[in-house]
Amino acid sequence: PRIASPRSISSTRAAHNEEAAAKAASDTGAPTIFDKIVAKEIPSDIVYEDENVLAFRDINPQAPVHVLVIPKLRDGLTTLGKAEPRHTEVLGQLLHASKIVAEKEGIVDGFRVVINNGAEGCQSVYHLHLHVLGGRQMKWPPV
Ligand code: TR5
Repeated sequence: PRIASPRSISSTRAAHNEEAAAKAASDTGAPTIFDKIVAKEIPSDIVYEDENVLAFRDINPQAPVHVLVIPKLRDGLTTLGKAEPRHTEVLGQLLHASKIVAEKEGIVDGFRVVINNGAEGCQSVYHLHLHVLGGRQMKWPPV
């Protein structure tokens, strides 16, 4: 049988993600799996936590370090596109927590923070989250 190279494994994973994004319930405001992760009804590998923010490892990592940073309270932020002036404080907290995660993970040579927004942005979970990726050379453009 043909053995998949690491490259094709990772592009298959990426294709799965696009599929998941295409199939994901659109932005209905329904609860997501991340509510259960915040409530600790589903276990996650937590990297950082404070009063407002939770950071845990992505179940399908796209880099040696791949951590999701989410607001504990979604408060309407299904997507970044739903941000309102009342959200600016938590948006800042999420970015600051991303920097703490990068520091804790030791990705000192560089890292990337990504927000996928909506179906065309490849978003599959409708609870705002920042992806913190690092531990390898990133590419640009991100395609
Ligand atoms: O595609 P977007 O930007 O919406 O990112 C959603 C991310 O959530 C993907 O990278 C998924 O791999 C990740 N994900 C999905 C689930 C999950 C998770 N990360 C950690 N733990 C998870 N559980 C328990 N369940 C998921 N469905």
